[in-house]
Amino acid sequence: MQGHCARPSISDVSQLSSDIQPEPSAATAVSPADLEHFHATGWLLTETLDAQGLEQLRSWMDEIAQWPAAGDGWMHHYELTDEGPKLCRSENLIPFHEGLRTLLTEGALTEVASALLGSPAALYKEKVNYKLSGGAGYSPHQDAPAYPFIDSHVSCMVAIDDSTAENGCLEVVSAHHQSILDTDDSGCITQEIVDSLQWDPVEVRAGQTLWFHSRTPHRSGPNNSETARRALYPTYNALSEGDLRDEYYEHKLAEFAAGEAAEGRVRVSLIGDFQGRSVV
Ligand SMILES: O=C(O)CCC(=O)C(=O)O
Repeated sequence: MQGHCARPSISDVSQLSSDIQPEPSAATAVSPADLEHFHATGWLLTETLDAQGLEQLRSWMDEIAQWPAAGDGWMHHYELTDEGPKLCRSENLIPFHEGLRTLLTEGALTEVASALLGSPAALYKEKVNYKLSGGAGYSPHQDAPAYPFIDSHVSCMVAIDDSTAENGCLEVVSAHHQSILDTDDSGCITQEIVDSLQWDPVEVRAGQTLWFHSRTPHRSGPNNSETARRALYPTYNALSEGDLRDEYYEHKLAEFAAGEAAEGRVRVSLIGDFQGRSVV
């Protein structure tokens, strides 16, 4: 196990709430207006990390990015960019990082997830998408088809760097999280449906968090800037449906061992949403 310090300090306050509460209790982690916004649109932007918390998280991300490629269970994935191979994703991290485990399984993030799920939340999976300069984007998709065993999840993007239109911020479709849309062979939303939907870019400042339902359609472009667009993505499910994190990673490893990525692409997910080029 790697050694680590205290978790980042968190002051989780929704942009939609006018009452600034630096240390919210579980009951006040999100306001009724936030919940209404999330249920109506399928997404919600919150303020999560203060400057000190952000600095701490960035140092953890630097540490994790240095872990060896073949680890004890964590996974690093690499993509080919015009500048050569680069790290694009790390996942299955909390067994090996105490601080990150605390951040993702105790405190404000779990409280917000619980409020949005309407029931105590369990961490289902976690990943970092690095989207380094020149890194690829993600095809339009819903996460739900890539998340077996359970119907309802909520995920979030904790922005480690400012996420902008130039460096490939998420684009979401509001109020389309009720059903699973038709997919193509790669598990992404069919072009006909993509063309019929309204895609809104959501720029997220470092330290803010964009929450989204597992059926909220989303996509993102490549990073056309000179700097990284890193983001931490925990996904939660209702604990009443089980603690399924171990099963998720067992299943994912088995699927990866059995299957192949689409020609020329890196496989980072159980669906073919990532547009990154293979390094081999
Ligand atoms: O990080 C991004 O740009 C998009 C990530 C995403 O949609 C995913 O990992 O499923």
